[in-house]
Amino acid sequence: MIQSILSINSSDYFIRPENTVTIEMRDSQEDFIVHSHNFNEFVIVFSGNGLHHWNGIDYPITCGDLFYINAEDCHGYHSVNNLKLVNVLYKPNEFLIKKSIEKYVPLSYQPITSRHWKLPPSSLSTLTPIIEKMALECQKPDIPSIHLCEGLFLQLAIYIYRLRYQPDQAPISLLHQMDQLINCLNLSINTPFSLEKFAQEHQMSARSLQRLFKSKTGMTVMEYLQQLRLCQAALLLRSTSLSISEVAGQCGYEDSNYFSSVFHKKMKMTASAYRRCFLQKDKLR
Ligand code: RM4
Ligand code: NI
Repeated sequence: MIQSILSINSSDYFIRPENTVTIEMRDSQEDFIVHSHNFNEFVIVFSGNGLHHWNGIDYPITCGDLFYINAEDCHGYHSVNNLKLVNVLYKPNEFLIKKSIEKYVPLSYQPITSRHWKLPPSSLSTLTPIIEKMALECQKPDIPSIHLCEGLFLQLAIYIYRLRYQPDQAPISLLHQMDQLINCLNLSINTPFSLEKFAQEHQMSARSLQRLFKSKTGMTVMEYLQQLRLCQAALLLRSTSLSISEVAGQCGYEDSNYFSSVFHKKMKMTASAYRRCFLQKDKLR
């Protein structure tokens, strides 16, 4: 089966071929079909939620998610809900300051695991002034503005480089309650999580945490955790031969019948049908 995907051209977004950086703000990113580009982009999620389909795998996304997308990658968004993000579009090979960007943004050949990061949600507002300056400069066609834009890109990339952490690791400093909660949820995919307990341990009120979380992400804490767990389960079903109850166990579900019913309800097919579907697809490849 030949899959035709949308291919996005730089001339639709960069004001001139000479421009190497441009910003696309998405105050409301709607569902967007799977596509590739002839430029790189990195995506910072500011708020809301959704699923980021990236090279065939769904990633649950919310505030603080950061993806470095290569030109040849295929990606799109679905099941979105008030998703706010910023796309930083760039052509790394055409940069004047080429040598230094390579240190701060992953190179194209780096594996997908080193191209998905998290930013502490409390740090996002510190990036906004640079992004806004870039958004203005990248609309100007003269060479000094193009270079200024590259300078701002480097600043942004370095700030991000300092702040970012891998989804399965703890960030260096957790400044805000929300940072701690998001981090704890990312580390609780395969272990039980209790908001009450978390709130007690961090001397916070569970109700106000829940309210804060909802306002930033558009989901309840448990909805987010369920999405993280189901996407992890889907990945294990298609990429390992673990039994369904082992998958359930590794995704924090002690009761595999309960896991099966949640999976069925959310993914609109049973776990074994899901697995079969991918076995078949892999055979066809
Ligand atoms: C779309 C979507 C795509 C991005 C373009 C520039 O809304 O976010 O991923 O490539 O904008
Ligand atoms: Ni894109």
